[in-house]
Amino acid sequence: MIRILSRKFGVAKKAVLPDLPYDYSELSPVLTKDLMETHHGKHHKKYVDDFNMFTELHHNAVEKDDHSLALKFVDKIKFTEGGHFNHSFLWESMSPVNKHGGILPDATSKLGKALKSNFGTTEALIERSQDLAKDLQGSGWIWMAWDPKVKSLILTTTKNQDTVSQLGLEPLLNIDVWEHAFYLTYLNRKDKYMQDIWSVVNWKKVEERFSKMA
Ligand code: MN3
Repeated sequence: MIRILSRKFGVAKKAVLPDLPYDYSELSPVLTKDLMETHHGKHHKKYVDDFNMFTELHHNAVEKDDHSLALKFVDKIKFTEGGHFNHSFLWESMSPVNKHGGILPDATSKLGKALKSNFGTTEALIERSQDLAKDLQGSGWIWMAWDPKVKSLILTTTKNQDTVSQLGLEPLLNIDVWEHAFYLTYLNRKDKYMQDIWSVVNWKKVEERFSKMA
């Protein structure tokens, strides 16, 4: 898509840092105002800025038929585009506690039934996510996703800024387990963060995403 736009208009379409669907302070005390400001305004912004820079460098190299040079930017584009997508998806996956954050889907709903048949209980799902976070070395993400091949929910991890769509899965919910996502509030207590984060999960959004799955 970007290539097509580049050819047509001469420049690649720029990625834009999205606004948060809530104020910086609204996910507190789980995620404090300072943490959210840094995470969104500095970390996510850098992925956006770097993605725009690398796509432009890539585009310019392709225009000069210098594919040797262009290839140097491919991994950087993948990393920064993943960072941009993963964070944009994350902000929508959370909601303040007083705005239905953490409220589980109804057990009789399509998602409620799928959660039960795939994980048993939500407690089991949360525990499994905590185990995955503990086992994840370095930086990455926890995902609940839909596997269209076997038509079931799956809980999994990706490294760095990889995304589950690269694995043929449809993302439904993500949790950032990079240190920058919790360190300002939780220091090294990743386990505590992995408990508390579920109280700001926007299940309404997850349900909306799941409703589009076959
Ligand atoms: Mn992050």
